[in-house]
Amino acid sequence: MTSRFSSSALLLCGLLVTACEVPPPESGEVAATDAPADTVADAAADTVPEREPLPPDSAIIRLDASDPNLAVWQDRDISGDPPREPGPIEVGSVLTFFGLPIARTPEDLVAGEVEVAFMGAPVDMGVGYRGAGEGPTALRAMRRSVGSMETMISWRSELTAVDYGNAPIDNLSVERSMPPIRRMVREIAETGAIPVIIGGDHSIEFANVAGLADVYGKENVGVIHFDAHYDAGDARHGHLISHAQPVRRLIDDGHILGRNFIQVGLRGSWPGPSGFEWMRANDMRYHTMAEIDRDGWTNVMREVLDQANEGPEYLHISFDIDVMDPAYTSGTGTPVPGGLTPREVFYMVRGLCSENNVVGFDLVELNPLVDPGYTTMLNAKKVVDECMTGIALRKLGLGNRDYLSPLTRDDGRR
Ligand SMILES: [Mn+2]
Repeated sequence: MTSRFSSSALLLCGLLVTACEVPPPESGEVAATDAPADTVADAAADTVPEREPLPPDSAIIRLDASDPNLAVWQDRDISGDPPREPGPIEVGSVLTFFGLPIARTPEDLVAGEVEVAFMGAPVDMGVGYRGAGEGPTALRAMRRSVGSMETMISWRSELTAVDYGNAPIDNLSVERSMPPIRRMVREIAETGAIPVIIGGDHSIEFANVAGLADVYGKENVGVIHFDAHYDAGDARHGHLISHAQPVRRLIDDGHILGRNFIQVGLRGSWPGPSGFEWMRANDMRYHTMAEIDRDGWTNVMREVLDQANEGPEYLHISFDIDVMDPAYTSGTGTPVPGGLTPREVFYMVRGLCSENNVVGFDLVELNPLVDPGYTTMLNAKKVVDECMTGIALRKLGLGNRDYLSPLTRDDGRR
């Protein structure tokens, strides 16, 4: 390994730009998108070709396709696991999402008749700075209690659910992190289980929904996107995926139809007119906070629930925690004042997940590094909990938005 680095100053140039005679990049941008993300490098070091020097005025530093570690991060190598029968594995006090058993392979999901598989997708760099990637770890560290007195349903008792681990990501490249997340979502969905993906920043919505469309068909998957932002931005400094662009990628690249997409909670300074015109041109539906302020939450919420029921056969919910007001969710990368309250959100998410054939759910943009008091984590955990409760209600034949336990509806004297 050392020999190939020392064989030529040009080789070093490709790895460490400061060691080169190349002038600083004009735009300051460093992109790493040249190599296809599915490529597995040839590990034979003795066949490493001489590397092309970068043009002296190049602003882009390409990937080294000959690096034997080019794709090593994509492995979920289970070859070292002890032999065992397929199925979920109880891991006792080891931290998992909601204290669930783990599963390692699709065979585990099938053998265990798993209905819900949680996975982490710890992508950081779609926001542009560190924090969102810690979301899965922080949620695994939350207390394990589930359910609440509204329904008296403990979804963990009603559903077979597992923690499927984290998707492998390249923490230096959002672009290269998309294919392995998409493959893992597809792997879960192909068994019939519901992937619940904990981010990570919102770039992962692209991989999540594309993976579901791979399995269920692009005409057949609808998306409810809860967010302060519309996340359908066009190219940013040449980048086509970040936490501001997953919706644009899904629709422009044909993974999903615009008419099957509903946005809820938009507010603040972005987008401007062209963004709204783009949504209209693509037949998307959107419900801004301005509409909610005018018509009242209850009316808009009922309309969204009705629209979801009229949509395609399968539904994915993409929940950006910043749809809630920063008073409740300061632990996020791009907070915008004037958002929804937890009580508005919990009821609606439970209703959506109980009334629809939910085949995927993601919760994104948690940043526990800026979450004093764990307020954001408490609310985030509850959002997931409410969706799981909704899915359990549907399984039990109790699925409707207004379901309450007879014990909690009132004191029985009315
Ligand atoms: Mn978002």
